[in-house]
Amino acid sequence: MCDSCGCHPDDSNHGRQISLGQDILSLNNEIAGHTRQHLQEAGIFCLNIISAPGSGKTALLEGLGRYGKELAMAVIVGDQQTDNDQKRLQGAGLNAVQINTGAACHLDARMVHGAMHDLDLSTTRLLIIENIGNMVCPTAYDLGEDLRVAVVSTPEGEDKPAKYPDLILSSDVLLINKVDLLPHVNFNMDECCRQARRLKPGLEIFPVSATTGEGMAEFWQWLMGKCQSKG
Ligand SMILES: Nc1nc2c(ncn2[C@@H]2O[C@H](COP(=O)(O)OP(=O)(O)O)[C@@H](O)[C@H]2O)c(=O)[nH]1
Ligand SMILES: [Mg+2]
Repeated sequence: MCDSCGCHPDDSNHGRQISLGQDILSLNNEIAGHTRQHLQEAGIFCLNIISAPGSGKTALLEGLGRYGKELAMAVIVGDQQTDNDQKRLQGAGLNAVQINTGAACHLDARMVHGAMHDLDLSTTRLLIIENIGNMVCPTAYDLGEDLRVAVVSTPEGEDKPAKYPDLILSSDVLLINKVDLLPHVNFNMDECCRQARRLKPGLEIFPVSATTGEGMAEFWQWLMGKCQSKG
């Protein structure tokens, strides 16, 4: 857990820690608002993808690269260390920049704003932020995105929506990845969807596989509808 997170204000009776968390979040929201305005003016649609480590965020983006050519898709990817994901995404033909957060467990709006200046976004219409693998802390940080995408994967088990409600409550769409593994893992798809929609009725859910491409065209079509409705 990182010092700046402020994700456990209720754990402490120390008022100072609570107000520090609130100050950090209100500064973050201010920067995120600035980013959102900048992206709006530039006509860029922005996604923030949040999941546990290994759910397949990078693999899904490698797959989406096939669809997004005309949008000059760009990716800002966060990990504590390494530029492995930047290299994978560039290998898939995407304009990608890596943020290393060191001890921090989430991306914040200031980091993303800084990384945006390292990307040539002049022709970009779709900017995707791959957050640090963590289902809790990133949910508290607005990054200026238009749409938040939660990902869970079948080997993680169907109880993740109930266990990590903030992820579902703060997201606009849920991808259930690795459906190609359904014959090999204990995963109840109906129960996973039920838990997610109990928290957020009407939530869009797409079962997908980054490996086989199943469900990706349906998700892409839905996403393009959202991009276009923003104008
Ligand atoms: N079988 C299967 N494996 C997947 C799928 N998506 C990702 N993986 C694998 O899961 C591991 C973690 O994927 P990665 O994209 O690095 O996850 P991230 O940490 O969320 O970015 C890698 O070994 C991927 O090849 C999928 O749909 N099916
Ligand atoms: Mg990744």
